[in-house]
Amino acid sequence: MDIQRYLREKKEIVDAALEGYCPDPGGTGFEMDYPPSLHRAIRHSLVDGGKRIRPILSMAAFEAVGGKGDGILPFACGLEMIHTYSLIHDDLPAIDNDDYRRGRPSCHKVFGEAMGILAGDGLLTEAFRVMTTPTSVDPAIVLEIVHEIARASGISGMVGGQVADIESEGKEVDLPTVQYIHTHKTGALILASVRTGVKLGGGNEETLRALTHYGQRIGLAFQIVDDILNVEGKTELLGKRTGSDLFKGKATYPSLLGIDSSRRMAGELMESAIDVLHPFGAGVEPLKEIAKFIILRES
Ligand code: GRG
Repeated sequence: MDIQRYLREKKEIVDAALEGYCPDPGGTGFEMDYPPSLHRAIRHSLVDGGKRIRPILSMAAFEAVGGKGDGILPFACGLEMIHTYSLIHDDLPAIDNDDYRRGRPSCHKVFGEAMGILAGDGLLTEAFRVMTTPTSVDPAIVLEIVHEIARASGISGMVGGQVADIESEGKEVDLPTVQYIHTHKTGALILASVRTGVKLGGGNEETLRALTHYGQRIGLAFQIVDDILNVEGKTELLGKRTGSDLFKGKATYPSLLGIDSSRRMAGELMESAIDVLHPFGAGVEPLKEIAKFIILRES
């Protein structure tokens, strides 16, 4: 299959749905887009940016288990809103102090620090509003999915991993610590994206187990590749500054194992992720190709 085309088409669907959740200040109704400064900051970071890998994974998993229709879209958008909030906050002066994100100045550079904090807060909260807006989906399934996404984003997931990351800066850390950071800071939301698709698509226990294995492996591989790109990647392709991990003394796979071993480990994780999908037929082809894309990506 043509994975680039698949990713492009899915990204277009996600982009259009996100656009629908983001009122354009000066566009439609007054109440909807007030206060305009907040909507401008959110649009700057959310609309048309990034690879949309988390929503695409949720859609690919949903379709792999036989899910039909667009019931996955509010969850796909919610996952992307949570991810975008984390990027906005990650770039703040108090965290990574990055000026550049997704090929444009970071949110706080354009709109100021207070607005960066509030745009992130707004997006995190909006994600849960969007995902819990009543639809025809069984509320018990929505509750289960939202609970899992909250867990993956918060103290036991992304935020916990981010704190461990910050506290490890400039220190000598061991492999289990780096693994904790990566599986929580980045892996947890990626895993939750895959599991959201399976649960909403009606996957059975066996499929959920297999795709959980898949999601755990690609989640860790994604951050290892992110570490490698921070050393070897091109700023113009990544749309963000490179070399910052080394400068800050961050705990990464390349700093601990070197580039070659890190690349080997990411490759092994990708193979393990794909292996577990073999019994499931053609429907899982996009998931296999996404795993390969994660390893080979340049941005
Ligand atoms: C609450 C103040 C406060 C801060 C929290 C939670 C948090 C800040 C940061 C999370 C850490 C983080 C940003 C993890 C994700 C790391 C990562 C791999 C980002 C890049 O993801 P891509 O490549 O980016 O999917 P695009 O731009 O393509 O969406």
